Amino acid sequence: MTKIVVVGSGVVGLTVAHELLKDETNQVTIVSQQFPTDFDVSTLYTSPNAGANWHSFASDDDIFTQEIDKIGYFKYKEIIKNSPEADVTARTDVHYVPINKFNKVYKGIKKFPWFAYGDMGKTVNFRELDESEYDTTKFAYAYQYDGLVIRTSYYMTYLLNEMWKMSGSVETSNSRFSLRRGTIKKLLDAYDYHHLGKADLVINCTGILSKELIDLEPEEKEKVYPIRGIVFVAENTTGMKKITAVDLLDPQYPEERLYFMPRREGELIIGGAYQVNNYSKVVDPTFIVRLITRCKYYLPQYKWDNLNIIRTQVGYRPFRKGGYRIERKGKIVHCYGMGAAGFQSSWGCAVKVVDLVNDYKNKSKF
Ligand SMILES: Cc1cc2nc3c(=O)[nH]c(=O)nc-3n(C[C@H](O)[C@H](O)[C@H](O)COP(=O)(O)OP(=O)(O)OC[C@H]3O[C@@H](n4cnc5c(N)ncnc54)[C@H](O)[C@@H]3O)c2cc1C
Ligand SMILES: *[C@@H]1O[C@H](CO)[C@@H](O)[C@H](O)[C@H]1NC(C)=O
Ligand SMILES: *[C@@H]1O[C@H](CO)[C@@H](O)[C@H](O)[C@H]1NC(C)=O
Ligand SMILES: *[C@@H]1O[C@H](CO)[C@@H](O)[C@H](O)[C@H]1NC(C)=O
Ligand SMILES: CC(=O)N[C@H]1CO[C@H](CO)[C@@H](O)[C@@H]1O
Repeated sequence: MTKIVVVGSGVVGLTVAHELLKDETNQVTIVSQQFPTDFDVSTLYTSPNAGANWHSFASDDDIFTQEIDKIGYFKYKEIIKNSPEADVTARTDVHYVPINKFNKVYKGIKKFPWFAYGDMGKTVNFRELDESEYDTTKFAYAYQYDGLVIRTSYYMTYLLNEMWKMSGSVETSNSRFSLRRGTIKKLLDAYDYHHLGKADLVINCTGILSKELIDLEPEEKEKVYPIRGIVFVAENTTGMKKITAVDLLDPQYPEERLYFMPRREGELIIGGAYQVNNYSKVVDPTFIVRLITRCKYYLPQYKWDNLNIIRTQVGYRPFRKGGYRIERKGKIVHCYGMGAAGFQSSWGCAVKVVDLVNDYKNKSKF
């Protein structure tokens, strides 16, 4: 048996632990400061504060990330079909490009994501909208595909429940799975947190808080930085049914975004912000005013008056200069830096971690 400690209970740590537990020779403890079922989640715990949808950001030549996101798309589609309790819902995802962005940023050339083409284009039913389907005085072009929305904290609770099912839900002395609340000061201490003795391997899925670990390599610490996001959770009385993004360009507020995710239970996520290196918890009260003004201007077909906003969520997308780090260094496997894409990339990243763990097990003859 292989004893593995996963540090972190965000979507990345949970998905990695889930995939490791499928192998009956693995025994997994998740150690984490915070868990998805916590009532009061600090804003430095990113996953519960996300939207979340699938819209791969991989560039045309980034095959590595495309492959990771592709795995996620198929996995979520399977979950939608077989596990309604996971709270992942199929939704059309529509994307509008305003004329000013088209001219100033895209230089008058229509830009579509990598998944618009080939087999993936067919899989997601990608299509450019006809001019009759949008307001041509505001938008240069638009496209849509078969997307999905994840109710983040519920989905993460589902992952936990699946793990109890796989390992046996009653914690016995030889259960393959356990949760421990704790703050790891340095990753070397994490080996002592396994519920069955000294761990063989530690998986580092700590997200943005990793910067506080004592034993992280200084050059790695430099690379991790947050991009702050803000979303409002409103009662969906607008009539909106599709996941919707307006590819906003407001030169006066370059870090503001405009997107919507109608969740299954009648919540509407309204975003957003993209503020590099901002750790503030403060939400500027004039932000929502600008947001609603933009809603009314770009999407007047929906009802924006008297919108009931239930909650404001602030999160810090854990970015890393150089992109995702998924690699093994001795007895530590790193898996972090998923930035704005932790949900869509989680399944693909977990596949890579399992490969690294198996490679280690083969080499050390477990
Ligand atoms: C507003 C917003 C919208 C987003 N929308 C989307 C979207 O639509 N689609 C998408 O794919 N992604 C989206 N993201 C990005 C996504 O949320 C992140 O990429 C993802 O949540 C990162 O997950 P994580 O597991 O790496 O980190 P986290 O969720 O931050 O988890 C880190 C975990 O590690 C624990 N931890 C950290 N340090 C220690 C320590 N020393 N000891 C013990 N425990 C520790 C924490 O308690 C926590 O449990 C969005 C993000 C934001 C903020
Ligand atoms: C653990 O991961 C974080 C990023 O999540 C990274 O900054 C840090 O260097 C890693 N820790 C160690 C000890 O390598
Ligand atoms: C972070 O955002 C807040 C609120 O919008 C703003 O007041 C502050 O100036 C920003 N800080 C940085 C470092 O950008
Ligand atoms: C580990 O060894 C097994 C059996 O020899 C093999 O099937 C598998 O591909 C190996 N895995 C890795 C990741 O090397
Ligand atoms: C897509 C969606 O969830 N729409 C819902 C928006 O909210 C109203 C009122 O709660 C629901 O009736 C819709 O189904």
